[in-house]
Amino acid sequence: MLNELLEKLNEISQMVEKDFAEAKNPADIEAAKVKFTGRNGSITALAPMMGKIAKEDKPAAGKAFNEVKALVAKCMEEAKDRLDDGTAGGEAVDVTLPGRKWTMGTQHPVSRTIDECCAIFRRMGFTVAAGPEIDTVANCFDKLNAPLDHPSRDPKDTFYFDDGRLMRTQTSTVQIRTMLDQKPPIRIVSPGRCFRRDTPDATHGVHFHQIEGLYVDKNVSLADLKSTLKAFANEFFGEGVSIRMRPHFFPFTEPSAECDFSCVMCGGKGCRVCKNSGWLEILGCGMVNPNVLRNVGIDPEEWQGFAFGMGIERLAMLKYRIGDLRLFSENDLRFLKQF
Ligand code: 2U9
Repeated sequence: MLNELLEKLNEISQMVEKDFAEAKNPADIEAAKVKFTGRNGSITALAPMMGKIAKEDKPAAGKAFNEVKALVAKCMEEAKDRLDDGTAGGEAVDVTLPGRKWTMGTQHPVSRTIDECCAIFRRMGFTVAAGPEIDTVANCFDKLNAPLDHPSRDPKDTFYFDDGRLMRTQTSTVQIRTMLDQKPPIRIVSPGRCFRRDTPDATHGVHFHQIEGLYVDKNVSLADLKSTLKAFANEFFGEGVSIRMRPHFFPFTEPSAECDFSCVMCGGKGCRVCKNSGWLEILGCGMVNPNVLRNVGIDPEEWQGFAFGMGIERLAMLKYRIGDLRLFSENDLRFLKQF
């Protein structure tokens, strides 16, 4: 009986070495382990023979069983090591192959435009200020001298929360917070995301980006405003660009103006983009309304200021010849990779 058991265990030992040596993946290793030592494994199936072995032969039989189980464990570890170092399945890993090329990402055109604008205004002495996208009616409308019936307050144009706060419709809230927080002179630009209940189309979106500027100091004049905007126009669009200011009305500035830049497409001769006017409306601006200064505790007899606001997407669309606002938020890499 002992000889019969030793013969069977010897046959199994040869199969153990063969099966684990041919294993090509972790599943093959697991299958070989189950085949030999599993509940219905070939080694497990021989265990009942121990009961029939003569007493004096039991130590030899037990030793033979332990040796073949140790062989299974050894071959299994060798097979796992072989898989881990990539020599499994015969194909060796060729470490001389070049690495997989991974493509660098690109900055989003909106972020790029915000950074360009901030760099220009920093060079003129402005500091970049930030603030919350959710703010109060007071900071977004009341302190900005917006009349109670001003259309921008209308819930059909602005996103309100149940507690009365809102998604800011312009980054002017940052200027208000800054003026409440520090004494003049103040020289800041505030870039950021704004929200309006608009129907998305080629030139309108539910959220858009804006950059506003505010300069409060002594003896600030409209000439300071115009020269600041001219310097920005030439830095952002190039030296040949001219600007003009047309009287307008905003509740938070007095006097107010719309500021046009000469058309960046045709240089002012007239084309489809500028509707043959030679001019492109770029921003709104004006001298800070004295009521706004009073609302934040600044004496308009002592301090004056100018302010302006422009849409980032509009700047980017003109500079980079982008035809549809929705391209900025569709995450189409064929568009984004061009920047
Ligand atoms: C304070 C006082 C005055 C910011 C200004 C505009 C004119 C303006 C729009 C341009 C396109 C917003 O992105 S847009 O839709 N902005 O026309 N903004 S003056 O005036 C301020 C800001 C803050 C305390």
